[in-house]
This record gives sequence, C-alpha cells and structure tokens, in this order.
Amino acid sequence: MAFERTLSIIKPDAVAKNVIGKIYSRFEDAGLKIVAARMTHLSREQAEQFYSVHKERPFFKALVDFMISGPVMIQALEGEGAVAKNRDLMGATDPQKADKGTIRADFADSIDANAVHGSDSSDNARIEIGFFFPEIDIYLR
Ligand code: YYY
Ligand code: MG
Repeated sequence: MAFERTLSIIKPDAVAKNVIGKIYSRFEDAGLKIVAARMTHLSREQAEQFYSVHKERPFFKALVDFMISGPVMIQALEGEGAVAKNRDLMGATDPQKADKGTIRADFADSIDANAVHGSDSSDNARIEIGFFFPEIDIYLR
C-alpha cells in the first residue's frame, strides 16, 4: 500500500443533514488525516468542470444541479492506501447497495444524493486535489 492523498467532498445533502463531524470521525478512525479543508458553494462552471468525465452521461445535468444546490465541504485526506480506504468508507455509489456501516449506507438517501465524493485513483486524486487546493494550503508534515 502506498502513502497517498485523496480528494473527498461532503455533498450538499450531507452538509444539510449536519453530519460533517460524523463523517470526519470515520476518516479519522480509519487512520486518514485531513490535510486540507474548505467549505464552499460550487459554481455551475466548477461543478461541470469537476465532473467533466461524466458530461455525456444522462445524469450529468441532475448531478451538477445537485452539487450546486447548497454548500459542500471539500477535504484532502492522507494516509496509507488513502484512495481505496476512502472508497471503502464511502460504500457503493447507490446507497441501497452500499454495505452496512458505510457513509453512504448510513447518511445517503439515493444514488443522486449520495453524501460523498471520493477520488477513484491516485492519478485522479492528484488532479482533483489540484483543482481545489493550491499546494500552499496543504498541511506539511
Ligand atoms: O465515484 P462515485 O461517486 O461512486 O460514482 P460515479 O460513477 O463516478 O458517478 C458520479 C456521481 O454521479 C455519483 O456519485 C452520483 C451520480 N450518479 C447518478 O446520479 N446516477 C447514476 N446512475 C450514476 C452516478
Ligand atoms: Mg466517481
């Protein structure tokens, strides 16, 4: 396992449910360290650019509308196998299919309002962290 960073977003549904702290505890209890964080309300342009890999998918417009429907909490997480560890903590994209005890099983209502985003590879993590955080805003060991 590699020591790496991953990008996490607590989406508008989970921010509205007031469970940022509960989700942060899951990261911390799993040994992931929050090394950068910012609450923001994404613009349509930012959300479209962030999710541009999905721009041809039928759910793209709904996804962007949802991501800009309220504030989000964005963080970079660091640790051994951070990318896979965060994906394990998140659970499956569809909360109905997510394992018990995962963030999506416990806090998400539907596939389109599914509480959290997590990078799906180390390469994408680098791109996604760079999208939101200048190097100077990342915690130095
Ligand atoms: O990485 P992950 O978030 O688990 O799923 P993706 O396949 O990358 O899709 C991104 C995002 O799009 C997903 O979190 C919700 C939304 N979405 C959707 O609304 N309906 C689908 N059938 C698939 C994805
Ligand atoms: Mg994805």
